[in-house]
Amino acid sequence: MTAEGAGSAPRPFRVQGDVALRGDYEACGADFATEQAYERYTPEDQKQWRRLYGRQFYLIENYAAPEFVAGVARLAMAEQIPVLSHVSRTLEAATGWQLVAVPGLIPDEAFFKHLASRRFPVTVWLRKPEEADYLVEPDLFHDFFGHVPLLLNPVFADYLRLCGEHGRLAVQNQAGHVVARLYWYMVEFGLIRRNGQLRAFGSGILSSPAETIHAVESLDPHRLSFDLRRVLRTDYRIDSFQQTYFVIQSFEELFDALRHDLRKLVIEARDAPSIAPTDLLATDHVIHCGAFA
Ligand code: HBI
Ligand code: FE
Repeated sequence: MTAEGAGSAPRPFRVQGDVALRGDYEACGADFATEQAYERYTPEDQKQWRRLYGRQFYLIENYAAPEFVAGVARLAMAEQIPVLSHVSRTLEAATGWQLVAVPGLIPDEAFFKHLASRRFPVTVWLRKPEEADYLVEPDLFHDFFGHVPLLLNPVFADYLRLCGEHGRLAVQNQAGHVVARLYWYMVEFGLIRRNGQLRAFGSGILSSPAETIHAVESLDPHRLSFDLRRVLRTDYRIDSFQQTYFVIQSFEELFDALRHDLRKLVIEARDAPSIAPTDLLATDHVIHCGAFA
């Protein structure tokens, strides 16, 4: 069968705004699942993986939530690019999750559907050395190093599944962007307070050395106590460090927040004016850097 004749799989998801996505979307199924094709990684890719891992590893001890650090240690990924099918077995035993290889960004609906079924989509390609510091698309390092460690934590793992379920529902109600904000602020860029210290658990933070330091130490961004309604209304930027971070006390707090009537809150947030990433509201509880001892 020729490529044109392949027919069954969806083909349109290749351009996001004006960013052309680089993954191979021809080779995946309707749910965007593909093969990791481990043999395609070159010795340079392996070397690049060890470099990316090494520079993040020494930061997380002081900047990441202890649950994240524990997950990184359990995954034993220092020496080589992980084999996704092997890691799936470990995850399955721990929290019932599996990894699915994908070509890169996939549409919200497909993404949320995977999460709702405890499948985490992991991009198969790795950034080049000249892109070590910044990427607009997720790659293997972001998806694996940033996301997989917390999938070993039972409370976070259940929370992420709930996010997926509410995301699916929201997409059907023209409110996918509302749950995408929750995902952004409380999966990609979340902070947690632990023994009087700020720690990061968001994968967008922890897969970037510069954002790790910015999120935890910079005096520039707002850090606000987690408030679900507020998060659901807050727009975000994908092209710079975050200007607002939300801080939780525990993963239980996050999970419990989603068990309430999130459907109603999502619709309310869809119909309310959005809040800009830089805005500060009179009702916000601001956490001041250095003042949380
Ligand atoms: N696809 N592969 C992948 N990884 C993501 O993090 C991702 C995605 N599609 C949509 C998406 N994230 C977000 O924009 C949310 O809307 C969930
Ligand atoms: Fe991510």
